Amino acid sequence: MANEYDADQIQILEGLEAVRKRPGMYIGSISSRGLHHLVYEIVDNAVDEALAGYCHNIEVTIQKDNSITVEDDGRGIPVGINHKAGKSALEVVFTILHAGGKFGGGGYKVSGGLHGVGASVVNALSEWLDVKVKRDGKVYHQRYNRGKAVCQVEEIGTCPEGETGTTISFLPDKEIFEETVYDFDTLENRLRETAFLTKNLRITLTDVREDAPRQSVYHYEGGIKEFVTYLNGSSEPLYPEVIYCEGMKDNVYVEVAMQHNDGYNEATYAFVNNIITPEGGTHLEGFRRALTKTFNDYARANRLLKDSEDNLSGEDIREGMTAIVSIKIEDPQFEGQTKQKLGNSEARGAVESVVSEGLTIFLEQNPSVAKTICEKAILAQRARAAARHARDMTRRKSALDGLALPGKLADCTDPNPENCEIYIVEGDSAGGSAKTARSRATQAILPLRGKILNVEKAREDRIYQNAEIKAMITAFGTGIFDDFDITKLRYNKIIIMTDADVDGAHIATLLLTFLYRFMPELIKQGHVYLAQPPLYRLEKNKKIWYAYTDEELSSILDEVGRDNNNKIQRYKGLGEMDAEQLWDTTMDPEKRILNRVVYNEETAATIDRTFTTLMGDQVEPRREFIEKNAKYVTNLDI
Ligand code: TSJ
Repeated sequence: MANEYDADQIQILEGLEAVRKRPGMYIGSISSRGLHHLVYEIVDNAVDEALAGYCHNIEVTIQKDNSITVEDDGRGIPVGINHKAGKSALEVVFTILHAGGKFGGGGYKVSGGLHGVGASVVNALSEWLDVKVKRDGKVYHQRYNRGKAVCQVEEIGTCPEGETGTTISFLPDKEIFEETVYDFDTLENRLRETAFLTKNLRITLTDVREDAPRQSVYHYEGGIKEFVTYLNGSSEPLYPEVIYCEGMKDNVYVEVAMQHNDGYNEATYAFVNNIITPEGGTHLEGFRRALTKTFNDYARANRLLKDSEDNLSGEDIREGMTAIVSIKIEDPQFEGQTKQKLGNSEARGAVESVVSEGLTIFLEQNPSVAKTICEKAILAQRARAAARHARDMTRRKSALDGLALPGKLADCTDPNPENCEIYIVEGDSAGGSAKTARSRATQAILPLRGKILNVEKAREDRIYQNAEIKAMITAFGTGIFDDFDITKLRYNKIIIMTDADVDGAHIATLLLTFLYRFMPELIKQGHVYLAQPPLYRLEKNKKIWYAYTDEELSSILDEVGRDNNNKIQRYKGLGEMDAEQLWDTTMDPEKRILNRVVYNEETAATIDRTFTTLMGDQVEPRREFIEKNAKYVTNLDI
């Protein structure tokens, strides 16, 4: 018996040692992302208890030393001896890989799903982990160092009969993680999402690292209905109610909430057992099928769509729609390269039938909402036809007339595109200076006026009518979408030059979004750059310095001395520079700083998230987001 126990012990240590040797295999990465993953892993176990109906509150605290405490009011992890393992069930949870959900059985588990690797992995990757369980009027405790129990499960006190719960504290191991400082906003976004997806669960996040503690509470009685309202944010809903369907079929629990706004983008997020599935899968297919069929049936039956007219496409119906599809399933199967696509075929049928049924009833009971949505879809159908036509026209035009270059463009003269670059300049006055300053042979200038159209917020047919966009398409010469042909590119570098302030960053983001959506290859092949104008001009004893960052200004001042002879000008915009200064600081290929826009999954995700995102459609947080993430979009390339 003793021998067997020892053998088990050795196996366990080998298991957790494997986690410490290859942490990336278990939590994806040892960067900030992996660090935050530890919290989700622990919280998900408490969420499972909530889904089972026994837990209503989860409190997460970021402690001063960046250790994390998670406390729930569930039944408390069982502490009795697990006979198979020969030790406390509690210890099994923290020392055996994938032990989560081994007992209790049944129910839908968040943990153990796509990422759920179990509490033992968190334990293995923590300098210390401390557990307290309240059950049967008693308080139990155990502690671990780097996965190894430093004491038995011990009774350390009593608590009022009926008070139950689990409290876990852990300190991520500095030997393992590259980053060990928690970010409130990152945890907040994920915990908020979890609260939206779990009706009647209250999650509290508290940060006590600063003298003034920060606290947020996430509690949504309306669940995913409120999630949709939140995501729609400041955009105008087309009708007041959020459509909601719920039901159970083939052991799949289905919940869907949706609402249209007056925009043109679809934002549907699908979840399986509270885990987001960015690549969709069978549940999303079922949802789309139900939507398309139900609306077409309704539109025909109510003569909103005549017999002679084409069916509405799924895309038409989903224009401007925000939706959450959330299913709970006992044994989710994930497919695809990144294992992020749901494969269970019963999910397709379950979602399709629950949504068809629920939506049909809703439309019958809310004819004015039904009519509003159908009318929007019919408009979308017409706009799509117009856009196809406009796109054909752009194609034919460039084929027939060759180059009808835009009037505002000051083109360069060198016939070899390899040597050429085009500056897209915000504002006529900066455009004028740039035209004077440029090197005519190789530098073309295209000034853009006023606000740049946000292609995420306009229908495709309107995009083609926009003068700025038309000018860029013709100037670049490549065509767009399927017609895109990189060999026709007229400039080797496309350089976006905007003011070095928040508005400038916003305009640059709008331009990048246009390029990313219409000509992604330009970014992928590294042709797109952001110019970097200086922030400061320093004059002293007839000599001039330019500084591009605050740090640079400071180091120049250190060098020349901080005294009264310094004349410092802070540039508020490109317009404050004359042609010569603009050339010296931002356009002279010998001296300028260019930031190449890099395309990678991160960029793509950033751009997608910036506009279509789980942050909701609120302008202010969005702008903040752009500023914060500007660093992801570019890297330095002098
Ligand atoms: F991840 C974890 F294990 F560390 C953890 C588990 C962390 C946190 C914050 C909470 C939990 C947790 C586990 N909360 N509640 C539970 N519940 C159970 O483990 C449990 C309790 C009773 C029964 C039963 O059948 O009586 C079954 C289970 C799974």
